[in-house]
Amino acid sequence: MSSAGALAAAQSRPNVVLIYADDIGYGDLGCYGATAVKTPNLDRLARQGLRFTDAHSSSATCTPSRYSMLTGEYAWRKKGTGVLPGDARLIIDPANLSWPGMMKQAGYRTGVVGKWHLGLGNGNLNWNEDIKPGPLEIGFDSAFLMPATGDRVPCVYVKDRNVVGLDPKDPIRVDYTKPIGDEPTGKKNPELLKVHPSHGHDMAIVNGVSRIGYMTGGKSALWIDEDMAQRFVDAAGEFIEESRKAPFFLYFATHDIHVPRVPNRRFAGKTTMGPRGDAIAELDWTVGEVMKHLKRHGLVNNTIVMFSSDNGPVVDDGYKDDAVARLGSHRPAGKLRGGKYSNFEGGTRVPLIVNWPAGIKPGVSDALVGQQDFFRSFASFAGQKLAPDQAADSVDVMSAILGKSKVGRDWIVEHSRALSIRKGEYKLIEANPGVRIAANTNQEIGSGDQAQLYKLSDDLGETKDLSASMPDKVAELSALLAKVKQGPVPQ
Ligand code: NG6
Ligand code: CA
Repeated sequence: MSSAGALAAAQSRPNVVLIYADDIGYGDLGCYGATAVKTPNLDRLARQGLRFTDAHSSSATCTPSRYSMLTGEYAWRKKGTGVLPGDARLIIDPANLSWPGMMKQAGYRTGVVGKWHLGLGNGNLNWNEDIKPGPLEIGFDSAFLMPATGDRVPCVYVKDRNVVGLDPKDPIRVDYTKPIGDEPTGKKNPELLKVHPSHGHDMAIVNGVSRIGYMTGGKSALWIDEDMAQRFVDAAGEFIEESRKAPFFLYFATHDIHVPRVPNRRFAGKTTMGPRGDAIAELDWTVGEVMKHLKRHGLVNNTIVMFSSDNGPVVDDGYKDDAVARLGSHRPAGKLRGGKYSNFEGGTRVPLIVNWPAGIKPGVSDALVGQQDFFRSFASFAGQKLAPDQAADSVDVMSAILGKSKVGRDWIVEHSRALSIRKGEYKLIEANPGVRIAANTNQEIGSGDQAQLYKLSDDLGETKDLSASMPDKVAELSALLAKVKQGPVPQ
C-alpha cells in the first residue's frame, strides 16, 4: 500500500486505548459484583460495552504479564522476565516486532503512559543521561513513565528518554544491592515514615514512604505519590490531544491499586476499606478523566477503550495500610480462589471491559481470551500480516473482543510459580511442591505435590480436586501442557 493509501486506511480506523490497572482483582469493581466500593465510571464503560467473564493476564504478577502482552510470547519461555528491580535492563528485544511496533506500522501514533516495569537501558543505566533502549525503541512514539513500580526506586518520572525535572547538579544514583552513603532508610529511620512496611520495603525513603532499592539525588525530580494519578491522567490527556488527528494507540498503565497505596487526599475515606478501597476509587476517577479527554475531542464513539489488570488482587502486599483489617465482606477476587502470585483462577482471571460505541454492542462475553492475544487480534484488525513466529503465543480472538463471536481461545496457559492449563471445562495445575500459603501476603499459591484437576463449570472456586478420579483428563491436559512448553502451539 502507498503511504497515502495507508494513511487513508488508518483514518477510518478507531483509536485504541488500553487502560491497564495494577493488581485489580476479579471482584474489585462494581460491574464485577463489588459493593463496598463504587466504580461508576468503570460500570458505565461495562454497561455500554462488552464485559468479559473469562479474560486473563498471562501471569499472576506484573512484569511477565506486561511482557507477554506487548510481545505476544509467553513470558515463562524466556529467562529474566520475573518481577524486575528498578535498575533492570530492557527485557523486550527491540529487534522483534512488538504490539506497539505493529500498531505503528499500521499507521497508528503510539504512546505509553504510566507503569513500565519492563526494564530500561542495557544494564548499568545512568539515569542522568539519555535513557535507552526503552519504549521508544520498541515502537512507542512517546512515553511518560514510572520506570518500575511505585514501591521501587528510582521514584521519578521519565518522559521519552529523560528524567522529568532533574537538576544536573543533583544526579540520581540507584543501587539495589547496598545503601548509598548514609541516606536514611526505612529500616534505620522508621520515625521518618508516614507509611510503614509490613514486610520488605524498608530501603530508600521517598515522600515519607520506604521502598525497595536505594537511591540518592534527583531531589527536584522525586514523585509525590498523592499526585501520581493526576500526573498520569495529564500525560494521557496530552497524548490524546497531540494525536487527535491521527489514529492512535495509547497504552495507559496506572499505578493504582499497587502498593504503596497513597491515593490523593480527595479519595481518602471514600470507602470503608482504607487506602486499598480508596485507591480503587482513584482508579475509577482516572478512567472517568481519560473518557473526558476523549469526549473533549469528540473521540468517544470511535475509540476502542479497553480496561484490564496485570494480575489478580492482593491485600497485604508489604505495607501497613489497614487493607486486611478493613476488608470487611469485600472479596477482591470475587468467587475465585487465590489472587496475585497464585495458580488458582484469582491469579490471572481479571476484569476485561471493551467499549467501542461505534462498533461493539453492549453485553457480557464468556469467551476465553488472554491479554497476550491483543497483539495478533489487533494485527488482524489493522490488516497487518504476522509471520507464524511473530507473537507466536498470541491468538487472533478479535471477533470475540468485538462481540461478534462467543468463542475465544480453545485453551490457555496460566502462569504463576507453576503453570496451569485450561481447556474446555477443565483446568490442570501442574505439580509444584512447596508452601501452600505465602507467609507474608497470606496468598494461596496453588501449590500441590501432585497435579490438581478442577472442573470449573461446576466448581469455579476450585474446591474439589478431581485428579485422582479422572486420570485420563489429567493425562490429556498434561500432554498438551508439555507440548506447549516445548514451543508455541497454534490454535
Ligand atoms: C514483591 C513485593 C510486592 C510487589 C511485587 C511486585 C516485597 C516484599 N514484595 O516482591 O510488594 O512489589 O513484588 O508486584 O518486596 S507487581 O504487581 O509489580 O508484580
Ligand atoms: Ca501487578
